[in-house]
Amino acid sequence: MALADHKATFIQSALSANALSFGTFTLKSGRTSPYFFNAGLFHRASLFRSISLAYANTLASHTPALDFDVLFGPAYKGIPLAASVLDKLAGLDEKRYGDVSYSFNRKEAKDHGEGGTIVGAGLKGKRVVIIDDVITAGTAIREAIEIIKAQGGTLVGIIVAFDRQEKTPAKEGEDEVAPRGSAIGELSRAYEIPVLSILNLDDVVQYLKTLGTPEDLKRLEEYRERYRATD
Ligand code: OMP
Repeated sequence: MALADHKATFIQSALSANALSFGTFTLKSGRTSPYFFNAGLFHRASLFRSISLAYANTLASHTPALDFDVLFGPAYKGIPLAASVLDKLAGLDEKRYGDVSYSFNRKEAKDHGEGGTIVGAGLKGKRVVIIDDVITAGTAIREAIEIIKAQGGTLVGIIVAFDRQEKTPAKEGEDEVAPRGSAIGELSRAYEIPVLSILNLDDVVQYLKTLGTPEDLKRLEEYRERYRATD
């Protein structure tokens, strides 16, 4: 199946910014990956606008099912995303998104001035969507979920730019490459929420089949064979 045009365009933007690169990378989980997606490299205005708009369109395509009060961007990479995507959402539909707020956490609690760990909207009693860059094993997202729970918010959805579609890390005594589900699948089932992404590993493999080098395609297919989750 051919890759949708908006996904191919997004991959091209990511490649041009080196935000999607091929080589040898050690991940937070310890896995050695033949590719890396670095959303922090979307810092140039035109690229940042395009990634923000892609998030906003992905969220908007899931309404009205996904209704929320706050877009929460975990520190640090989620912070500019939450603010910018909220602005893009209001630009798409002011009536629908005009009252939605952004919010983010401080890594270190502030003990003077307004104090606290949350900047922007409070989360108590609010329906919250987490916006983040990448999900691999789900550790970063789980930390954000704990913050939302502690603040009294209700998690209703998660959106990331890139879903690596990887199986969860092996538990003690388990074979690393044995079939297992994904972090996204686990989170989605545990909280009964949608977990959305703009792009995933399958999209990149699909793209490489027509526009990549045979070497990159081979390495990504091997990696996918080893680490792709069952869901
Ligand atoms: P998990 O916490 O394992 O889900 O990994 C997500 C985090 O890994 C991201 O927030 C990034 O800090 C980092 N990461 C990337 O940014 N891009 C990748 O392609 C892979 C990773 C990673 O280390 O797994």
